[in-house]
This record gives sequence, structure tokens and C-alpha cells, in this order.
Amino acid sequence: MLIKRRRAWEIPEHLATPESVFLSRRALLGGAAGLAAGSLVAPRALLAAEGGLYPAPRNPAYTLDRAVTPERFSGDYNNFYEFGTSKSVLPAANALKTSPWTVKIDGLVEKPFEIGVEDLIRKVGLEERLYRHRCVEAWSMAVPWTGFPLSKLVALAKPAAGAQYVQFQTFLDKSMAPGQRSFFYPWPYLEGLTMAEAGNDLAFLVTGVYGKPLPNQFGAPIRLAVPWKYGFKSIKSIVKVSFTAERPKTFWEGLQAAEYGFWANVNPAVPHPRWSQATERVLGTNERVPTLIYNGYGDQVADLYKGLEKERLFV
Ligand SMILES: Nc1nc2c(c(=O)[nH]1)N[C@H]1C(S)=C(S)[C@@H](COP(=O)(O)O)O[C@H]1N2
Ligand SMILES: [Mo]
Repeated sequence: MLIKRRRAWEIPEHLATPESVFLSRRALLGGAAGLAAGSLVAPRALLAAEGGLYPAPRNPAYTLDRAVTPERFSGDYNNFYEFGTSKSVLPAANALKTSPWTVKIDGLVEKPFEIGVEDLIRKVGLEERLYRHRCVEAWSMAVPWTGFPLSKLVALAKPAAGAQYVQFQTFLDKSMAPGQRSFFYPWPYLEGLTMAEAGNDLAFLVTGVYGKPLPNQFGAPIRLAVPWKYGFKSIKSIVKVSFTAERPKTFWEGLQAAEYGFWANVNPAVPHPRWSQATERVLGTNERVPTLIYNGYGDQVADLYKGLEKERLFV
């Protein structure tokens, strides 16, 4: 018997949507007279009726060329070195205490401040975006992140004229995170972007995934998603955002500068010193697919690198 099998990327958009999000979105749209499909603003009363902020309305501008990775694959295959170097950090990450959680904003800003994650969310609002994620180890996934553009946090921070970089820092707590007891690593995990990168609409601060608050192993309660760069730039469990004049010395750069640079933009033509980046293994499938320049986001980000051709932009 001949069975026509669809390729992963051929499945209809509503099937690529996690069930919970799709069903509640339908209820939301069905119940709201005058709420246009695709509208980003849901009436307050309806949100309250849903019991909170998740699932957030999906921003239809961000589409995928492949199916969403089911959570059973992406949620049990994580890099979170604070909780160990294996991919199965889920049980260990239970120890991460995510509430209360405040984020400190400091450095070259009008006035440093601290803000609780929940207050921050209420100030900026949430939306859902489908993003690809490409790890430098050559595995990839596609996930529905919930969050808000990093540019909204930058606007709240009111950076001074001299600010050229945004630096992000993960918590430091050896009692909670056994990985941080290892002296081999330059804790705390640190990452950075240029101000121009931070202002790009794709740079996204994430507080949820699959239509609910972030499970710990994904970097709760707030992490970054910069989908045109290798996954290690997408720092988890952020406690501090600093505006600086100097380029931040990032965690992986401190560990192995020749292999993990500051820019780390995805490029299939530029191999990692120890392996090719030409293709990627899609979590939850048996497929290897070609990797795309800037992970497929070149139209939105290539201009950021004009005039920077002398920099080591890709590894
Ligand atoms: N604080 C912190 N952030 C981190 C990491 C980490 O070990 N610690 N790993 C990075 C790497 S290498 C990748 S690929 C992604 C993995 O995100 P995921 O586990 O949600 O898929 O998180 C990044 N952010
Ligand atoms: Mo990674």
C-alpha cells in the first residue's frame, strides 16, 4: 500500500501548533466579538478568564519552515551547565528557585534599578513567536517562545550615549546549581550583544514556551533568544543586564576563545574548528537538514554586520 507521507515542513500550520495553544486561541477568537484573527491585543477580561498571561497571543509575523519540536524532545535535551554538562538536566534544574526573581539593570543607564520579573512582564506585555534555535553542536529545534522584544527592556533602561553593548548575567548560587561548584568554568554565565543587535526586533526576552511559563531547564524565569546566532548566545536565567562601553567577555569566549567567539552568527560555510556547521540534526526527527546563513534570518539581520567584515563574525 502506498502511503503519502508529508515532510515535516508540509504539515498544516494549525497542526504545528502545540495543542493547548491552538485550542485556547480558538476559544479566545471564538468568544471575542470584534477581535480580529492575528490581533496582538487580547481584551483584558479574556486574559483574566484564561487565568493569566499564558498562552499569549501569537505574533503572526514569525513563521517556520518546519514543524514545532514537540516538548518531549526539546524539554529533555538541554544545555544548562549550571546543572551539569549532560543534556538531561531536567531533574537537577528542579532545584532552581525562580520566585521571587529580580533583574538588575545597571551600567551606563540614566538610573540603575531592579525590577521583579512579574512587574516587568506586566509593563511590557507578552507575545508568542515561533523561532528556530541552532546549537553550535549542530542540533536544532523550533519552539513557540513567549516573551517580549529586548528593545522594550532597553527602552525602560534608558541607556546613556556611551553605551555600546548590552551584557547579560546568569544567577550565581553554588548551593542551588551544582555545576557552579566546578572551578573549571568562569561562572557566572555571561553573554553580550551590541546595542544594534539588541535593538533588532528578533532579539527576544523569553519568559515562557509551549504556551506556559518556562520550565526550569529552559532557563526560567527569563532568558534570551537570539535565533540568528548559535544557541550559546541565548543566555538563561538572567539576573543582571548591564550597559557597557567595552565588549563583554563572554562565558564561552573565556573558556575557549578560538572555538566560541563574541559574534557567533550561524553560518553553514564557516566550520567550527572541530566540526562542520553545514547541516543540523533536528530534535525529535531523523532528519539532517541544511543549515541556513544567519539560521534563516538573514533578511532581518544581515545589515547589522555591514562594515564589520573584518570581525570574526561566524565562530
Ligand atoms: N546560563 C546558561 N545559559 C545557556 C546555557 C548554559 O549552559 N547556561 N547553554 C546555552 C546553549 S549552548 C544552548 S544551545 C541553549 C540551550 O537552550 P535550551 O536548553 O532551552 O534548548 O542555552 C544557552 N544558554
Ligand atoms: Mo548550544
